[in-house]
Amino acid sequence: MAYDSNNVFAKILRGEIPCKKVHEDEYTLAFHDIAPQAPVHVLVIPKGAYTSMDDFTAQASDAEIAGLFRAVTKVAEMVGVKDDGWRLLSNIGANGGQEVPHLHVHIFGGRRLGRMVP
Ligand code: DGP
Repeated sequence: MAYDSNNVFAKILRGEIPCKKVHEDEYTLAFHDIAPQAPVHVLVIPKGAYTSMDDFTAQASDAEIAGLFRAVTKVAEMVGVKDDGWRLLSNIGANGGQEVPHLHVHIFGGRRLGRMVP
C-alpha cells in the first residue's frame, strides 16, 4: 500500500496538528494517545514515511529500525511503566485493525492489563 502523506500522524510529524509529546529523537516521535485505553497509553512512530511494520522492516535502514525499538524502551522507562511491566502492540493492516496508516506502536501500562484475545 502506498504511503498516504495526509494521514494524521504525518500531520503531527509536520507540526500541522498538536500532540502531547513524550519524547523525540532523530528517528522517532512519541506522544500520548488521544483516546487512552490504559492509564499509560503512548504511541511511538518513526519519522520516516512508513505505513506499517511490513514496509518498515522491508525498507527502513538498520539505524531507523534500531532507533524505533530503542526509543520504545526508553519511552516505557520515561512514562514510568518499565518496572511493573507493560505491553507493546502494533496493529497492521485491515485484519490487524490499523486505523492510522503510519507505522505506530502502542505502549500500554499503568495497571494489570487483560489477556490479549484475537
Ligand atoms: P490503530 O488502530 O493502531 O491504528 O490506532 C490508532 C490510534 O491512534 C488510536 O489509539 C487513536 C490514536 N489517534 C488517532 N488520531 C489521533 C490524533 O490525532 N492524536 C493522537 N494523539 N492520537 C490519535
